[in-house]
Amino acid sequence: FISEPRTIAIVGCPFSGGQGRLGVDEGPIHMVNAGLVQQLKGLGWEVEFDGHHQFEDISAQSDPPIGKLKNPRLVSKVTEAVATVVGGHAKKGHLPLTIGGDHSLAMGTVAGTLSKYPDACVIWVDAHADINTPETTESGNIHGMPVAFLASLTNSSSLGATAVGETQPFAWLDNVHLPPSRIAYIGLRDVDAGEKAILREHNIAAYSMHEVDRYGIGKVVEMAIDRVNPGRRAPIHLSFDVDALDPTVAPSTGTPVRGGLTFREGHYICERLFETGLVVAVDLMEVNPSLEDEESVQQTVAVGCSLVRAALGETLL
Ligand code: 4U7
Ligand code: MN
Ligand code: MN
Ligand code: MN
Repeated sequence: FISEPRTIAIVGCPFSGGQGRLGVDEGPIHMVNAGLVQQLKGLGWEVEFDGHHQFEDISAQSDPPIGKLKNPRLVSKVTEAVATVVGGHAKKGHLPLTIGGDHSLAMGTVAGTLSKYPDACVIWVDAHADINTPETTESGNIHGMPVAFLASLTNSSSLGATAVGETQPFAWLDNVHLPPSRIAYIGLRDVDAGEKAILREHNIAAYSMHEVDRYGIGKVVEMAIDRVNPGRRAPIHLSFDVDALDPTVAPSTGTPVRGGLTFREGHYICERLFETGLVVAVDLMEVNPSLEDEESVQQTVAVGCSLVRAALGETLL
């Protein structure tokens, strides 16, 4: 039994270094400006928000690619700091709500959750599997790789050589191990060939849009929970990439893929997970207010806020 935290700690992460499009760092600022703090207070939570996280900057010049990986030192530093902040809130018994920012940040959020709840499982709602390794990635964008690092399918030594005396980026993650049996995906529809091989090899629970069509979202969520959390006792970390939703519902995001979750399917996942009473951390990632027109931005920011409310107890009746 997990005593439900009554305080939410919002961790705003204006960060875009895990991918190439500017603007995703503005996502958390827009969501907080849309009234998220008040909305969560309205659900009965204490809300702690001390401003957006300030990250140490590493210039592009001093952070050349390692192998195919772009901005490796910056992403490593930032996600390590996020792990410390999220882990700190969790250890105080608070529920960390991390607003991105790009999805590389989840290296930090999930590591933070595991530092307090070593048996936690992760429900990853996304159009993408984000499980590329430094070998399989084609883009070199680290927001497509966080799960591979968390699940120790790769480690810092497979990055390739860095300068003598330099700490290897992501070395801090080498002793973080999320077993592949404790990851379940919902919403997949754009999975790279190398990622498909990894999902198969490690028998990872993956419910794509095909399964959502076939079984319906209600059944899919139960199957996902049962696969990663058979006794329904382990803590759940929900990592929600807004691009899991159909682009007609959430247009302002960096890697939209058609054929996604409906507004209700996305919300249903959040509501049902909250109902389990097992949710200990929530991420809402990849809202990019610089993409598409103003109406699309407002729509995407609003849907991001309402997904968060659904995951934190907003009920329909
Ligand atoms: B997101 C991609 F190649 N797989 O690795 C990659 F399709 O956090 C996309 O889910 C990754 O938005 C998308 O670059 C990362 C690509
Ligand atoms: Mn993602
Ligand atoms: Mn995605
Ligand atoms: Mn690891």
